[in-house]
Amino acid sequence: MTDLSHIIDDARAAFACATRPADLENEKAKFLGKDGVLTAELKALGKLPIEEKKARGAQVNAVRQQVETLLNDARNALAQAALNEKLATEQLDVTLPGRGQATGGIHPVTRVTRRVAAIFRSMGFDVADGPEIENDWYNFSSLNSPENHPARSMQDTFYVEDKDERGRPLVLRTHTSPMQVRYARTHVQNAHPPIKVIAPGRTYRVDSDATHSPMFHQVEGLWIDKAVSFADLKSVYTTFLQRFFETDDVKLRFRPSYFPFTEPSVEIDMAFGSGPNAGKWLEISGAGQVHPSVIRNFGLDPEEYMGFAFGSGLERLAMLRYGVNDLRLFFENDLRFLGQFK
Ligand code: 2NL
Repeated sequence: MTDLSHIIDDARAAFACATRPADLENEKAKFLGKDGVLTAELKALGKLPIEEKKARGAQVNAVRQQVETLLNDARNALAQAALNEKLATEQLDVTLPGRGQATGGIHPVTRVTRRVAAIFRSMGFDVADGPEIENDWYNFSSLNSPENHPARSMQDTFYVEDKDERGRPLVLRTHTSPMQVRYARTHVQNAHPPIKVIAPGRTYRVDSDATHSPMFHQVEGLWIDKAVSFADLKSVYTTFLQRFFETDDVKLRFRPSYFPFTEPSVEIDMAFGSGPNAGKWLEISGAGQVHPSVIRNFGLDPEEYMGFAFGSGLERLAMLRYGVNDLRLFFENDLRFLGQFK
């Protein structure tokens, strides 16, 4: 009887060389497959004399069992090696902090604009938005600014080279009033007074220093009906400031002034500061009763309709709310500044 133990050694060596599961299964076929050496030994049993068959059969089976054990060990070793490799290359440290997403913030002027809009909406005002390039009728003439008024001159106003479709000069709007005139005219055409609207947005003037920027933001308000008086202006504007600054302790001064589009006109000052700074007045808005000529340009009879308008600087409101002392910080877009308003 030939010795079968070399089969075990051969299998051990063959299985040890297999580095991938597919190689191992190929090696397995050489021993345990249809044409494998152990299958051949089993077939050969049939030709043996009956008295040898039993012992030889037991030997072959024992070898086969050992080869199968070697095979299973080799399979497990390959699976373990694959797992180790995976664990080494696909490390996941669940204790790491999240990478996070860099989040932007809302610009302080935008925050203040939204805050102002929400307060006026709650008082029944609509919010209107419109063109920043205007023809001179909407920006000046409709607002009772005469053709030769110095406010129209090159020093104050950015003129655009193009003209509009009716040949009128175009300007970067110097206030948001033109949008209110547009709103009033379409509102009068499609509905009836009251006209109750605010117009926040960008405005432009040739001006640049610590307290003036060539582009700045304004919110204008307009309320027209049969009997909207100066008392309504006082009440609406006081309520607005109380809500805006979150205090009932708002002291206002209405100081006589002049604007071409209102008569009478005022500048509104607000008392700020406490202790040694107490009683410091800061100009916060211009306002007045809308001039009869402007009411007429809305398409209304000034004998029948009246109301007030105001115009406030949004940067000024933002500076007071957030304690910012230089207007230019709003336009430099330094993230160390902007990041404080998230
Ligand atoms: C200022 C002055 C003001 C208005 C704006 C206005 C608008 C229409 C009709 C009449 Cl449609 N007036 N707006 C009125 C008074 C003053 O702003 O110095 N603002 C910063």
